[in-house]
Amino acid sequence: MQVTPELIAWLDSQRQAGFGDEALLKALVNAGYTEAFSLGLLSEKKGAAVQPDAVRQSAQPVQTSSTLPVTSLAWFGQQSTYPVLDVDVQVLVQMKHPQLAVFEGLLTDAECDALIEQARSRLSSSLTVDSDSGDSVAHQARVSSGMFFQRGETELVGLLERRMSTLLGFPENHGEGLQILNYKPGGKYDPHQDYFDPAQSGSHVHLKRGGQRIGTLICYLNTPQSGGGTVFPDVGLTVSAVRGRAVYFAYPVAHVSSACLHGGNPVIEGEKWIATKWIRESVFQ
Ligand SMILES: O=C(O)CCC(=O)C(=O)O
Repeated sequence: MQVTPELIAWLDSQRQAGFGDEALLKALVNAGYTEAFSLGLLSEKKGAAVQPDAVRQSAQPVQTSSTLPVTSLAWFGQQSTYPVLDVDVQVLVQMKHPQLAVFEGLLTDAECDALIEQARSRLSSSLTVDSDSGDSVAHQARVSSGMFFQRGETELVGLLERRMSTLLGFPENHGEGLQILNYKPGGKYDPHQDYFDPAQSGSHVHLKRGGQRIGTLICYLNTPQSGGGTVFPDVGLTVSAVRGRAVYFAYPVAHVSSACLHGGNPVIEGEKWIATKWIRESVFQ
């Protein structure tokens, strides 16, 4: 393993952003560097000075082969289709920064419909996490209704979860329960980060349940007539909501430099249903 100029610049940018050695060690190990190498790097390169330009250019998370493929874009090679248990999944788009991919075929149309029906009677107004208290509160930034399944709660949910963990290479028990969301016309979710900001006191209660979130998989269960795409403002990308498609993005470092700011554009006509799986760095309970 080599200490490259990019790695040093990344390290410096993360330190400038306020991350301590413990968080950096975790991020390096998650990205595939050995603990011994990471510890050596952190002690050898304490506070290495880099020019602001160099920081800007390399403010992306470490890219390397990883034991947890969810944290690396090493997951997919040149093939456009991958067999995942009982389905073939197409990789429509891959991006390095943010670490993002768009898939098709992870869920069949019939499974999308069945998931909606299993969730429909259990919906309630969506809430957001209050950054100070950690409580779930109503907020005008998020207009939708939703519910959570327990992991493996129904046969279908269990099957979809096995496919998700196989596709992305994370242990199933690192996944939160699947969330189903329903947006009516005007429904939206303003751009936000999915990780829990370690600087906010309200994050601690959530971090206790499996550590930080490191990735999000959003599956579209229907196709709204108009609007409802998922927007990534940092990179000017919108993924259209189309039944059976899914967008995955990873943020191995809980920081804006992951470029994973995202939101649900307002639904203009029709409604929108999604299923979301958040992935934690350790077992979610
Ligand atoms: O509705 C969407 O497309 C995005 C949903 C979202 O950002 C979230 O649930 O965190």
